[in-house]
Amino acid sequence: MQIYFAGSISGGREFIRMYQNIVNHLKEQGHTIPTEHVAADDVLHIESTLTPEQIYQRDIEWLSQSHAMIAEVSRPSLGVGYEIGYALSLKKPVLCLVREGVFLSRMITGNKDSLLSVKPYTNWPSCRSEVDRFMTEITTLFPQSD
Ligand code: 6K6
Repeated sequence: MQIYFAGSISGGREFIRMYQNIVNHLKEQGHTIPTEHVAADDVLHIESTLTPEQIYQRDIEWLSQSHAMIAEVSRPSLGVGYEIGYALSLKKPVLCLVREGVFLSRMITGNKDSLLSVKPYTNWPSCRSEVDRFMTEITTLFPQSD
């Protein structure tokens, strides 16, 4: 399946190791992650040849083509919040993963859209379990996809 991974860039990179765990795990399962650069240590360098308009247009296109979104939301990020709202408007399933104890925006925790799940985690194994559970759930929605 194609999974759009979202994680904070300008909102702070403290949780980048978890972004890398999530992206690597999904890729190991054979999934395509168009936004895998979000988890790269040198994302600003990788993306430096693109204009803001090119990044926005490309990311919106990838999001529209993806089966679902997985967002790591432990850092407050305007871009990630925007992407979550956009994905829900396109009727995409969205999993938000948040480090236990982080104060999360009520615009996420208060949204009872059936396509949105918000799951706290304490460490990589508990985060991975939530990713695996979500992937199993959406497989029933897209049975023909690899
Ligand atoms: C190069 C120079 C300055 O910034 C860059 C590269 N910027 C971005 N490259 C790719 N994706 C981006 C970039 N900025 C935001 N995004 C998208 O928004 C990603 O898909 C992330 O999920 C999310 C991060 O938003 P912010 O608000 O934390 O930056």
